[in-house]
Amino acid sequence: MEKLEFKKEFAERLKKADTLLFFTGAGISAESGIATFRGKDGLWNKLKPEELANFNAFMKNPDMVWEWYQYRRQIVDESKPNNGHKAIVDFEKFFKVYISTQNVDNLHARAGSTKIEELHGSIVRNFCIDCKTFYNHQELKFEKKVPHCEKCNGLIRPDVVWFGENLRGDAFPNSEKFAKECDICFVVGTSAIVYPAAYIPQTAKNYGAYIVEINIEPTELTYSADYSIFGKSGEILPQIFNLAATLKI
Ligand code: BJW
Ligand code: ZN
Repeated sequence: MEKLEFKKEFAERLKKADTLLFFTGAGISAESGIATFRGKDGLWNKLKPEELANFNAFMKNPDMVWEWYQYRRQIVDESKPNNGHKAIVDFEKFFKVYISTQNVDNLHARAGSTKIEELHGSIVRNFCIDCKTFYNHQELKFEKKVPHCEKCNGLIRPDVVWFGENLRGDAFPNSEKFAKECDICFVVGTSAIVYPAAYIPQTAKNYGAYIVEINIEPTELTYSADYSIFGKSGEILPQIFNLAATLKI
């Protein structure tokens, strides 16, 4: 990729910034070989979310839903963090860095990032729908059919957030805190149409952050972003890090 010329206003904001929030979606992991949800090659283009990504679908056909998640876990296991995930780790050299991700693939943590909130959970964890005991993916790796809890015999499901479910734990309130605190909010590789997650960059903007979108194409957020950079995040984020390094030294 050719060297990018960044907007002067952005370079000025980056120079002054102390705290960065990266609000990420499936697009940041696309270059690691993990399919996005929407768009031409997206999962929802071939499969129906209503048959796979909600609790009723799981209760109706738990083996099918389980098999689909086992298939996706295998892809995630075989994938590696890409230059986009790695650049976000590098930013920690110069800034306080927060991540609020919609991704369930654990790649930010595997890259080495530290402050991460997973808004839609994680496919490397599972839990029993009755007694809520947690089981990690590695211990259930070879289960082809939905497993049952060893304590209460309840069905075990992936610890992801399906449509119609509330976001669990403190992931959303903590992400809101990040949004209120950050100086720049980078919105990376997300269509920004799934709520309540999509409120996070809106909150950041309302609290005065500069919003920088990085995506291969325009999205719902483009009109309200301060700066949209179109291209692959694995190519753009390292260039932004290089710019930050020259500004902060
Ligand atoms: C690149 C790139 C590269 C590519 N570089 N960029 C009507 C009925 C029922 C509910 C609703 C309704 N209307 C609204 C709702 C609420 C609903 C919602 O928002 N729906 C909208 C879609 C309409 N939300 C919910 O249901 C949420 N819960 C909730 O609201 O609770 C309250 C409630 C209670 C009771 C009843 C109703 C409400 C929960 C949402 C959970 C979302 N879950 C999923 C699945 C997770 C598990 C799994 O992985 O299987 O989360 S859906 C899916 O979408 C996944 C993602 O995290 C999420 C966001 O997608 P993302 O990351 O933006 O990916 P894409 O594919 O959309 O975009 C990728 C982008 O990358 C694109 O822009 C590309 O251009 C770009 N890209 N390559 C940079 N190399
Ligand atoms: Zn149980």
